Amino acid sequence: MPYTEEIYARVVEQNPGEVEFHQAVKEVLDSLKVVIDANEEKYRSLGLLERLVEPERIISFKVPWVDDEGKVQVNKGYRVQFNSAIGPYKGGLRFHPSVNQSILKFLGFEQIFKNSLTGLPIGGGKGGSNFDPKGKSDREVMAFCQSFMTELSKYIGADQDVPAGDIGVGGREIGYLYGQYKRLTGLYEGVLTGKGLSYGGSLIRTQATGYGLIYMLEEMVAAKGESLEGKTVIVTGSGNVAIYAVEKVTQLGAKVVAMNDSNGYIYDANGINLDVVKDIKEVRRGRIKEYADLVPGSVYTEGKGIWNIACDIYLPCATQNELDLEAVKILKANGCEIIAEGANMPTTREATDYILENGILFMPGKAANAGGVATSALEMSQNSMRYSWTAEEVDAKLKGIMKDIYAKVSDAAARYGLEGNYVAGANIAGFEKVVDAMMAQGIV
Ligand code: NDP
Ligand code: 2IT
Repeated sequence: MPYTEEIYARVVEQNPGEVEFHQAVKEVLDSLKVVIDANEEKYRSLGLLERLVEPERIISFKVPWVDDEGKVQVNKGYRVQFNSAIGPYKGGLRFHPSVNQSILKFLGFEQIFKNSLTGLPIGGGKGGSNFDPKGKSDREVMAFCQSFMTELSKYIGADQDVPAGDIGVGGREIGYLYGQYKRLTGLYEGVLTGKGLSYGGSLIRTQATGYGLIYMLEEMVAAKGESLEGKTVIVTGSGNVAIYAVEKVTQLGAKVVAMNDSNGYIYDANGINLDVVKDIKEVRRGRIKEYADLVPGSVYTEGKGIWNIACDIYLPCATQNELDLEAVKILKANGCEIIAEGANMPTTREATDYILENGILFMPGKAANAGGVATSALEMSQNSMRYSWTAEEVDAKLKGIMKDIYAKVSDAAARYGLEGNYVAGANIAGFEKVVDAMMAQGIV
């Protein structure tokens, strides 16, 4: 049996029920087969793949806190420290009721390759909790964050593991987490990224994932000899990544006609009014449904199905496996030409295979959404230097990094005769640096 298939079977057997983790590992191993086959003897003798798919450490802990009724609540907290071959563990924290070990392992595993693609010295990690911030008061969120950090603080540090935001973790949560870390350790250090600008945050970090996605999209459109001017775009989700993707793509002349949240979607033929979305989501923490009450001519539809709207470009920016085979068939039938993933693994495997076989240009999340973590690494640099770059400087670096990732991904695909297959290109290019560092450092 080929080494990659053997390792996939081992992962399934040794990690029962962790379906998202299996899915992420399978995609990477399938892409790497061409590379591994050419070096099979060497990699086998080093146990390279066995080591790659096993997290260096998983920390799981209890998070007790008291709600506004005085009732004790208990959540599960985790940090998956997956791979530190090329730098300290780096990756977000997700607070969502669906969070479990499988989801955090898939995210931590993907993060290894994404972080490698940025060209910056950051290893792969992810963490979070099944805590649901929706509907909680600020005091409840603070109480939760303080309890979560009381345990997590034992395992992180500016040169050890540097968490950031993800679903359900934004500026407010990072602030509470940072305050508690500082109180417990007495250290004013860059232990978290996505911090507020008044206490060590980087300009453009808030916008970075969404902006980076659109800088990548510009490269993809340019490769087709086109521009974003006049394109019709759908962006799913309405959180941090979605909002700043809409902002940048609109600035570049495209029209975003639909967005959603977990309850339903809005359609606005005139182009989404982002100020309204920002007010609903960033200020009032409300539901996307409210948009239709505020913007005449727009329509809200309860439930799933945003992909039924025709578009040239579809940018899934909500969550894993939101885009399935049935949906991409509809997108294709309605003329969609490009899909770039703002979210992590939003496209199912069957849908990805269909996309690649049917001529839709596709950029996987680990390349397309790497601008967020790349700018986090720039925040770490600024913290180390005790210095801040201007917005223009950070934005220019972000743009350069996204262009560089596009070049690396298309080059790796071409080197293996897989021109235009950016899934293979991203996995191969991400892997190459990590494997080099792992081999140099011996069996650790
Ligand atoms: P936010 O919490 O800011 O927003 C998440 C959005 O996705 C919300 O609109 C939310 O809707 C929707 N969503 C979340 N879970 C589900 C679900 N199970 N079903 C349907 N909709 C859902 O998160 P981000 O914007 O930060 O993250 C979005 C995606 O981007 C995630 O996959 C994340 O891992 C990825 N990502 C984030 C980066 C970052 O820097 N923040 C960097 C790289 C990737 P609702 O409010 O109804 O839950
Ligand atoms: O998935 C991701 O890359 C993130 N949530 C951002 C991680 C980070 O450390 O900025």
